[in-house]
Amino acid sequence: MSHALPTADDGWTYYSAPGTCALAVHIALHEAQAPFQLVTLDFGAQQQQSPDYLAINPKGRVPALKTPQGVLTETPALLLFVAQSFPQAGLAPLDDAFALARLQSFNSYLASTVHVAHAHKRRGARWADDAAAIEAMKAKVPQTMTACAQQLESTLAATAAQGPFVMGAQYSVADAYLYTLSSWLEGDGVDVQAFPLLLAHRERIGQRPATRRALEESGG
Ligand SMILES: N[C@@H](CCC(=O)N[C@@H](CS)C(=O)NCC(=O)O)C(=O)O
Repeated sequence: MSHALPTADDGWTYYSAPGTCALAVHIALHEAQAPFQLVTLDFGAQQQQSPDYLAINPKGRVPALKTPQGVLTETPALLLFVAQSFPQAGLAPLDDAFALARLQSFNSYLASTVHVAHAHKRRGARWADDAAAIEAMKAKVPQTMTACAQQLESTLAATAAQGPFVMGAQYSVADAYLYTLSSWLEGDGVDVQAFPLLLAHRERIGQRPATRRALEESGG
């Protein structure tokens, strides 16, 4: 792993879209004070499916981070890459294998379970063609996302004695990711008042300058 700090000359370009999971890495980039250019895609115009963007990320999704070494995709990978590229920002417990695995476990749960449960609301066509099946998946979202919120609340409760962040006392990239996905809960039909730790976490992370800057730049 190289510890040479990326500079503006290294030419990182970050591809995002408003109101998406791409907010998480955008926040992390600002927490790290990373130099990067932002490209905001217009999903309304299906820009994620344009030939130009598919040449960058053939998956047709955001986020994507273009670096001189190549393009990286998948939020947990990008979050760790940012944390490792800017170790002085302290965005992950890089020298503690167990703690780092806990952070990766948390981020993997967000990516593979929470995000996928959320996607059943608007992106059911990924999994079924039958209109009734798509409606049935949509109807299930409040239940599955409530179960996810319960799991996340329990995780925060387990570390609450050490501090208010996912990893306890220390802010990490997991907080940026949790903030991003927990902002979807109301829209997914979850009664957020039942999850006071999640609400307090969202409030706290939402006030950080890096979060506010990313929200302003990305348009939500
Ligand atoms: N597993 C990917 C998921 C990326 C993803 O699905 N992004 C959504 C936005 S939240 C997207 O680009 N959707 C565009 C589309 O479905 O056309 C990750 O965690 O980065």
